[in-house]
Amino acid sequence: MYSKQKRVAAIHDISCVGRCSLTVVLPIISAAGIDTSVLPTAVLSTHTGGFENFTYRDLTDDISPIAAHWQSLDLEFDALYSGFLGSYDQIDLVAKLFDTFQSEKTLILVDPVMADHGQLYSIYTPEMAKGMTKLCAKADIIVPNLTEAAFLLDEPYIGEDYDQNYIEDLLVRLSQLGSKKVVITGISFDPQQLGAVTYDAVARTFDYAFNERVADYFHGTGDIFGSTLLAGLLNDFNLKKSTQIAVDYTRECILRTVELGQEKRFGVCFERAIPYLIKRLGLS
Ligand code: PXL
Repeated sequence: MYSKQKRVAAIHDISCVGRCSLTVVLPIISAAGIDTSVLPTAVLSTHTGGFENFTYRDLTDDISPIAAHWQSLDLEFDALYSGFLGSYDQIDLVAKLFDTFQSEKTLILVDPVMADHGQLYSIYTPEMAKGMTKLCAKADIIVPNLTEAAFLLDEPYIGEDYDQNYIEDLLVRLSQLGSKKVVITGISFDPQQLGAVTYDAVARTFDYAFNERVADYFHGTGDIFGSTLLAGLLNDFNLKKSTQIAVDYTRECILRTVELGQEKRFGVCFERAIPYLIKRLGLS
């Protein structure tokens, strides 16, 4: 059956080593059959979680000229997907880029990448966390973890001590930032299970997507989750099903990593699980 290939613009950093941001977003969305354009926000020798003395080149000044050239080519995108931003000024520049390239068909997915386990990543400031709410307001879907949710709402991080009512209330309050759909990642109500909870503010529905927890924390799984969620949505799965595929694929990647005994800070062995993803997306 013929269908036009979709195109995404992925706006994230390049961490040269450590498998996160564009080094996982690009291969995962490409493997899902989607034309993936990239707009690098910064170039780092490694990501910031677990490495010292990494290099950092801020690409803020390149964003507007790249966007202007794209505009001159009349490029259209089915989705705009932002993640880790390299500076405070990038928030407004990316918001402007959203305005420029948004059309009826464009899905805007904002992953407010900035923190985990109650702490901001080393490059992020509390002002940036506040500014990120502006970008979330322009999104169709946002995908914070619990720490990012707390920073977005300017309230204390709850840690592990929450229940279903707390999460549903949090989802509703996050949707009030302006995004009609919200997915919170890294949720667990039972120590054996880990997953994500979604909220659709128009339908007023919550959905839960879990799988068996694999012990331990691995770096870069938020980017694996976000790209897989987008890959599912662009392959016409609904939010609930796309979230379940993203939970399951992320777990599959972690399992391969544990099997191979890979060091955690180098990210997960997502490459080995690509055949699983393609199957789940119905593309093989
Ligand atoms: O995976 C999130 C991420 C993206 N980019 C950079 C990071 C991190 C998390 O630490 O450091 C540079």
